[in-house]
Amino acid sequence: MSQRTFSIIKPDAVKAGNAGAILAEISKAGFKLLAIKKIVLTKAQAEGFYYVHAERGFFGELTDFMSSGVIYPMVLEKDNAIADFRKLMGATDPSKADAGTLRKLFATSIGENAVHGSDAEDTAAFEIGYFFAGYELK
Ligand code: 3AN
Repeated sequence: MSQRTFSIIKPDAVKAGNAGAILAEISKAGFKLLAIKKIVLTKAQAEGFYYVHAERGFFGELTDFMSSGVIYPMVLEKDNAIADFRKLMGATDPSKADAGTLRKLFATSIGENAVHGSDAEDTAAFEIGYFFAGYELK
């Protein structure tokens, strides 16, 4: 059944000039790009997005990084989109990511790992709503 997931091309990948190549891989893997925008988050907006990680030791570093430059938040659609995008993205730590995954190809470290992808239906719904209004998703 067709499903939506949420992804972000993170500041490291944008700065490295890899956004186009990442979008090409996503398209090749069969995802429809339902919506995309270009934005620079404030620190407070990054903290709101990652609130589930607020108690983690890396929260400050993560939210500094995610508000450090342009990102491309996007909504992707395909059958089994959430699980399939996690597979395409690869492990959080790029040194542990499988060959051919986005993080193997484009990430440099566990903190600067090129892409985000929702991990479940409830987080996908929260994350899509954090960046996109209903009228933008058609
Ligand atoms: P994933 O993005 O693979 O779902 P999570 O949800 O465990 O990973 O972590 C969210 C984000 O927090 C990661 N994408 C990464 O940018 C950052 N992160 C996770 N673990 C660390 C860490 N040990 N040090 C720095 N940043 C981290």
